[in-house]
Amino acid sequence: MDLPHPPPYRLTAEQIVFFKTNGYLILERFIDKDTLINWREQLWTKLGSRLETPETWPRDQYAINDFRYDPPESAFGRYPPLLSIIEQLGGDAFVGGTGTPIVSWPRTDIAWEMPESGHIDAYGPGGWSPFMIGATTYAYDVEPGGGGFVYWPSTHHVAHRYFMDHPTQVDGSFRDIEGWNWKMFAGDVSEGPKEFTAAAGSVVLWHAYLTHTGSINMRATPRFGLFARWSHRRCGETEFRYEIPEDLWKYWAV
Ligand SMILES: O=C(O)CCC(=O)C(=O)O
Ligand SMILES: [Fe+2]
Repeated sequence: MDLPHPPPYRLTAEQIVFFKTNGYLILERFIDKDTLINWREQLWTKLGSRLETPETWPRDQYAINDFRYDPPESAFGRYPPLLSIIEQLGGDAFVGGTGTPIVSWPRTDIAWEMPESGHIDAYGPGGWSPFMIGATTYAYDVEPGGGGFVYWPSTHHVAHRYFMDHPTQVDGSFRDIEGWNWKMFAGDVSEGPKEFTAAAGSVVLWHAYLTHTGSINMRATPRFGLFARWSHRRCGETEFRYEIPEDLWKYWAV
């Protein structure tokens, strides 16, 4: 395999500090070419379409919910160099690595604009699934306005502060509080939202509390986002789920 970084695929001390401070970290061109080509093939086969035939694109498919990597070891969340970094961050405590690919199809009916607000994950239709870290990569290059993953740097501290003040709401009940809205987790962080524009196979790692969302694609190429999320192996324990440590990194290995 033609891997872009020498083993053992460890983050530097500077990268770890950056991740902790900003709640995200970008690994440029992290996925090797053969893996990317294989994922593209798997995705288009699943969609019953091809990049070259826009008239056959299933534009109503947003989350490819029943997508299964074949073989399972070829999954984004099982990519060995990425797992090596997840292990560095979580020791052997972070488990999972699954996630549904999401397509942002090219649109011409609405104008691109930066999303006004985002969300944090863990509160999907399947209920509350707490996790520690997510990773996103792209099957094709994503240019500005190309349906990129949008994130609000350092907002993991905002959600952390909120949950320290309201620990019982970490189960998602904050959404039922009168007057609450997602902008409260985006805070008034001066940097504002950023678009993850990147070459195919670049990876953004993001803390589970980081506010993020998808965006409109006004480019010609569909945005294929691949996702993986890891939870703590104790995330099934009620007490553990509701604990909001003052040290955000208490259950991390870094
Ligand atoms: O499509 C994206 O880039 C973001 C999607 C997202 O936030 C999610 O699935 O939770
Ligand atoms: Fe999300």
